[in-house]
Amino acid sequence: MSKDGGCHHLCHHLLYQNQVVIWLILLVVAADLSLVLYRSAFSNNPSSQHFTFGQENDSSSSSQDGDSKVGGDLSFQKSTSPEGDTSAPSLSSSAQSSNGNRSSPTESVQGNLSPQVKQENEETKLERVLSKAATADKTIIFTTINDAWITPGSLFDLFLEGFNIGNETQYLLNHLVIVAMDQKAYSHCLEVHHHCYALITEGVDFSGRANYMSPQYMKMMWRRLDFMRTILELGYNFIFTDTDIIWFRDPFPHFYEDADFQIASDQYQFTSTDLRNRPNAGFMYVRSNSRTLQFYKFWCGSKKTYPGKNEQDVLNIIKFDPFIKRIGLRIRFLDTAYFSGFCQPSKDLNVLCTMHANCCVDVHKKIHDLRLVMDDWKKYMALPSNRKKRYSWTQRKYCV
Ligand SMILES: *[C@@H]1O[C@H](CO)[C@@H](O)[C@H](O)[C@H]1NC(C)=O
Ligand SMILES: *[C@@H]1O[C@H](CO)[C@@H](O)[C@H](O)[C@H]1NC(C)=O
Ligand SMILES: CC(=O)N[C@H]1CO[C@H](CO)[C@@H](O)[C@@H]1O
Repeated sequence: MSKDGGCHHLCHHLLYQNQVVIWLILLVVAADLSLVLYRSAFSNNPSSQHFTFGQENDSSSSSQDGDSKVGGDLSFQKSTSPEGDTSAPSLSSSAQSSNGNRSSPTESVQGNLSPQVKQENEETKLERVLSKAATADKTIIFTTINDAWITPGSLFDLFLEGFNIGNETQYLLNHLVIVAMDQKAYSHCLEVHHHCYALITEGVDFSGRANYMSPQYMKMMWRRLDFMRTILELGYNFIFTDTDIIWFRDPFPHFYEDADFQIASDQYQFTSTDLRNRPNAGFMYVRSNSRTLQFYKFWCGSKKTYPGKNEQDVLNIIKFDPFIKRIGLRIRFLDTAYFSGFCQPSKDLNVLCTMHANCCVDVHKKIHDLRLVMDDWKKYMALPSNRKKRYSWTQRKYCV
């Protein structure tokens, strides 16, 4: 533009000098600025990382509470910090922050949000817990607990202890997500475990002991099934395990490579693909893919078709439905030699993976007899290998 402008040579030269000065100043300012930004980025990063770990360690180490308030404050700080997780402001709190009192601030924040936003927040919370717990191939293990299951000496205590006495099962705890169905159970989880998620349903109190097949029990089972569907939708595979199952060995080597949906059996009477086997919905391994997504939608939807039945009984009916064949779902029933229960106990401790206190309704009976099983296991593990071969179970006392 200046080429065709009317300015004289001198005027042009002065202008040019001025421009150079301005450019120099700008350059210096820019350099300063980038330095400041660079340094702040690097001084902030470790702190935000530290925060995340701190939170995790909080939950495992915080024995009583007292500093619960700190946890809550921190999560708010985090959510407003510019380079924190961009995905979800304000939702970081209740899923992971330490314990006790954090839920009230979150809920008051969420109270103003639309149901849709709330649900998105829940999913982001869940996703965060899942991603921390998942194996490299995006698999998590999960169980559900509620207030009634966490008293000292409870099934939940036995369940956790199992991972420590099993053969090389301890690492599985890194992949175990405890899903708490009420606030108290959630707080308890944070005291004893790394990966906790609060599945709290608005307007429903799942804290009490729900008797087998009571309406409350049914509701819980169906809610749980719906939750499994959510996990699959988020792209995670899962092993679901009831809390009255003790894990003695790593189950992964015993799963089928070519199956979408693998489930334990009450009685394993036929081959693994034979639909006549009776499923036990207390233990299953499900891969996330289009077939299992369709299947879970169908299964959850069948609640209405068969009112008054729990999800396991409904499964036992719909397993024959042509729909399953149509979508090509590959189902396998797991052999009770490996995945056993009181209904049909494994005869061989040398191969057993899990023992389920099924076919036994009363909680105290379950606890008592699972203890016997665990004592047996400890004795078995202490034997020299040449004497392990012939070891068998002590007679159970209360569960048939
Ligand atoms: C949370 O704090 C409030 C007051 O700050 C208190 O009234 C409430 O009982 C606390 N809740 C829990 C679960 O500690
Ligand atoms: C425990 O696991 C190790 C490693 O997989 C194996 O060598 C050993 O035989 C197992 N012990 C029992 C009692 O299963
Ligand atoms: C940052 C930090 O302190 N991380 C620790 C959290 O706790 C685990 C064990 O519980 C340690 O291995 C981490 O180093």
